Amino acid sequence: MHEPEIWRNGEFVRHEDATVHVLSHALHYGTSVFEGIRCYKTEKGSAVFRLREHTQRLIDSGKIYRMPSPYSLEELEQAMLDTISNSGLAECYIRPLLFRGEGPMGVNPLESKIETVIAVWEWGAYLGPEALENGVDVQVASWTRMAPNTFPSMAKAGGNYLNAGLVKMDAVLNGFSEGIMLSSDGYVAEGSGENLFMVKDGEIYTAPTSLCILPGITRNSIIHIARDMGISVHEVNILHEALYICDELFFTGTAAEVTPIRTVDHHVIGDGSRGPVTKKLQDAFFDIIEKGNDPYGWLTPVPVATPVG
Ligand code: PPE
Repeated sequence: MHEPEIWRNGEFVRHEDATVHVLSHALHYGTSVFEGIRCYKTEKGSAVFRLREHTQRLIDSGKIYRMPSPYSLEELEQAMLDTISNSGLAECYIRPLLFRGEGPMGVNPLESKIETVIAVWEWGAYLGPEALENGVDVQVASWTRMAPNTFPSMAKAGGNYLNAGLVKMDAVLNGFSEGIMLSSDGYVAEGSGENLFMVKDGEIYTAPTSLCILPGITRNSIIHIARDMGISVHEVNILHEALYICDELFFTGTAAEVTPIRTVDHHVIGDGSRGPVTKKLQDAFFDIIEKGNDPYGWLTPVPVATPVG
């Protein structure tokens, strides 16, 4: 099976030809910004979930790092749809990336060429095949999320994932699926690649973006869905120990979707399985991405998704 072609600076290149020079700025100094987006095979056809919001966040991430996208919002959206169609995949994960390529060595990125690439691949359940139903075991990480005025947390930048990678490696080596980071002042922030929600007495709590979490698009979607169900959602500082005594916990993210958490630091959450509020929100989310019901206008149909083969 051959890998889907990669869109690079306006044209398709074969997967094996999509290489970079070893002196690319991004490789030495982490100067890249990216997105993770999913295209779903809904009952009404293939469609991308919240394409506009993800593309805008990519452009914003680039702007924060003075790495202006060489392509407009509309051009990037079209390029992503083209890359999906060209791949023949009816369902995939989409990874657009802007990075500083060749140019002078040294910290200053301004003279290095800005490259744009888009790759797509099949990506199943992020935290394991059983995770969506049974939940995952997690630990509170010893590495904290960045503090304000260190790295811009609103930018989804490659370099941020050095911190996330430390969290994830520790979790996996300790036998957990994921780590939860606290903020620089000790409040609950998020997972290495997911936002976090807590349920207590029928209400929902999640960290405010001022704690330097990534303002997740799935997080935003779940807040909308929950409020429309009449569930109160509070964006507030959550204490570490509140995690141990809450009723339900779950992660949200493009890759992770809505994944329940069954234990934190070996403390069993609720009855140790997916809780009722989590299930209700998951069902509403899956109704959109599986059935293609789209009350919020979050789906962008992909014109031609031909079967692989
Ligand atoms: N926080 C972090 C740190 C994060 O990386 C993600 C996405 C989220 C929250 C959720 O954001 P959103 O996808 O907009 O709901 N993480 C991406 C990368 C995962 C990876 O391993 O690569 C993703 O889910 O696509």
